[in-house]
Amino acid sequence: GGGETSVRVERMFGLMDRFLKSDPSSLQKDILDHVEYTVARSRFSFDDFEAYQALAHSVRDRLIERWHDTQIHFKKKDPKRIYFLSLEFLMGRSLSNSVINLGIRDQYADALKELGFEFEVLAEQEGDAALGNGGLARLSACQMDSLATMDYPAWGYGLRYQYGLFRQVILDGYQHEQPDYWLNFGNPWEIERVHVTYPVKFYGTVEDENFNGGKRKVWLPGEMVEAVAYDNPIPGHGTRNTITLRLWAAKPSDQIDMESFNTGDYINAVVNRQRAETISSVLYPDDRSYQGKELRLKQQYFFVSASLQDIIRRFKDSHSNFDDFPEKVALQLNDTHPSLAIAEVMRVLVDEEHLDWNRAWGIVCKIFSFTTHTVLPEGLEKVPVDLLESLLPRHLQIIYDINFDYIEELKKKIGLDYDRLSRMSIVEDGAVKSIRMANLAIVCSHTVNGVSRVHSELLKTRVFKDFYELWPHKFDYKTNGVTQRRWIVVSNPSLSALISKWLGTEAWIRDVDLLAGLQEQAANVDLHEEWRMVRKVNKMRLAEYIEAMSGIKVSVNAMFDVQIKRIHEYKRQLLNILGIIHRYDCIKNMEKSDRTKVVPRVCIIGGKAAPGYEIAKKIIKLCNAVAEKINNDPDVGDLLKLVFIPDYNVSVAELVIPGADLSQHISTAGHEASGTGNMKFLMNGCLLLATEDGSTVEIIEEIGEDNMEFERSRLK
Ligand code: 8GP
Repeated sequence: GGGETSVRVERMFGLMDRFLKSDPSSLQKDILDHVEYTVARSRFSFDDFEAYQALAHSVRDRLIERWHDTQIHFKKKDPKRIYFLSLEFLMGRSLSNSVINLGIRDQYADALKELGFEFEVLAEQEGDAALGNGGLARLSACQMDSLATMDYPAWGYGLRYQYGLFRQVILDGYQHEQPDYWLNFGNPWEIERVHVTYPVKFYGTVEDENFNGGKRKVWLPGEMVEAVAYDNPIPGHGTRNTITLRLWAAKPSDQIDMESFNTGDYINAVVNRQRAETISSVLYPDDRSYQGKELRLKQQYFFVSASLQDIIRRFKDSHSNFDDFPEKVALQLNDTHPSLAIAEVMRVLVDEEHLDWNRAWGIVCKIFSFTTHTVLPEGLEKVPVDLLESLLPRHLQIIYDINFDYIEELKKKIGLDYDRLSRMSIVEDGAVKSIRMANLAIVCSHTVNGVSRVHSELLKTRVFKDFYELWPHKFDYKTNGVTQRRWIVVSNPSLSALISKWLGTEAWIRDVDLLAGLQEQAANVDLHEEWRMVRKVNKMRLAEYIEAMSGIKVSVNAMFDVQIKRIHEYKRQLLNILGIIHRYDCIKNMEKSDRTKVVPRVCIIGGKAAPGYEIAKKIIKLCNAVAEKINNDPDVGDLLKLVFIPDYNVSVAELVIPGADLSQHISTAGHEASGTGNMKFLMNGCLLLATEDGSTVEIIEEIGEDNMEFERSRLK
């Protein structure tokens, strides 16, 4: 009865504080409790790593509180939700970012000091979550932070890879790849949801079945695996809004294949089941080159299917009519990687919810938007029809049906221009018949998003010209951004303090435009002096790191000239290295007396090459060979050094960017869709050396021509 329930509820409330407290002694108690009961160490004897684990768990508790409140709030309000589907998220570390966003970093630092620990030292214990390759994946991470901060009811969906992006080890100047088994020491930032699981099906056949006097298609799958949710709470800054990054892991399913256990080969039956886990085991390390591998396609469908089951379940909790779906659901496709979602929504609506095709299609056309991150042709996904037919036979039929209707419509609009029709078709009839995922995404999305103005222009005038002419209203762009919370507040605390002091407010941490207020102080010499001190401290930090990593001693009085990003021909690390060779040559050939005029320079290059990208790997070798030569030439000394920083990742970037004087963004114009590193350097007060490409064009407009110098050497 009700009486009994209310006694129970009252008792439960009586037993817990409404919210965990954040005064120093409450924090200390929580940390020590976690040392004892979570990490299972004695509170009288635990090391820095164990202290980090306990600390992280106490932060996690506070995240969970807010996360619960956020869920309850949005469940009640039932707003339209944003679902961001991405195969990659480069989150890096979570500790500092979380406590800063929760507004309790200083409280934690004080609490730890009394216990004999330094917050910064413990923060260094955390490994990176590197579930992504480069720009696209870090952008996803920044977007999650901003969506949370701006109070959006947003969800990120992705894959919980057991092996993140490979670790780069340099041996004899060459890159070697080592596995990143990042979960070895546990992950306090995720919550395993053993009850949030969905079956995901593959292979099999499609049969016709009698239904309501007609026929309908039924997919009889041949394999089933289970998707288990792992939730990563993402706290906003200055708000209680804490959203979810839900990542799926593959587990063997209980519902199928029990037959094999009856054959007597028990051991092999178990081992076979275990194979299901390979689906989410490893991140593909290819930056922008489509491989056409079955496992990759399986990963894509696995994460799309689980996410959509979850999204549709949430919708059905409070709605019964799918015509309301577009009012409640927005699906953002991060590149073409999740574009099977289009066929999957059609399949669920038509085959499982029994909507008629046209009604389902009307819904699909209202819910998807598609962001593209590259113009490189090798990045465009083309799934071989054979592969799709075997793995997802029903989806292939659906894609064919979508294409049939679309081409019929197209013929009415553009006539029988067969060249154009074949270019625009979702199906490519080449030597290998394949599905053009970008075409599928464009046809079915209401918006096709570029990541900077020039990128969007290139999409409209070149890459997707035919589509732009047909549907100009679909094409839009949102120039990329980065979160100042991670790229100033977390990574450059001294600069952060300086900015707040001179602006007289911390409001810029939520509203980046307020940084413009610093302009009023542009000529203030006191500010200049403080700024220089901040830079100096950051350079010292970086110099220590360089020495620890490579044994190379660099002078903090030299100019730190940095290029950090994935190694790619179009990004032109080679041009940078040739420039360094030239500089070396000039110094060598100079009169000794002229050398005093040379600004000493430390050139820093960092980045990973895709394991199969031979030229990129040779560029790394070249860089290390040139470094070897220059750094060991006593004649040149501190005038020039070259350092290749190994295993570039998010936390290395957090260390390098605040210490850079000059950074290079010298892609061949027309190739860098946006670039986001440029923004991170810029907001740390670094000079950019850049080509007019991607978002640099817009940066030029923002900073104004007074703050730049043009070097135009274009061929007329
Ligand atoms: C990158 C672009 O190269 C970069 O210019 C842009 O700033 C960034 O996306 C965010 O929009 N593209 C990728 O990282 C990319 O295409 N990666 C895919 C293959 C994984």
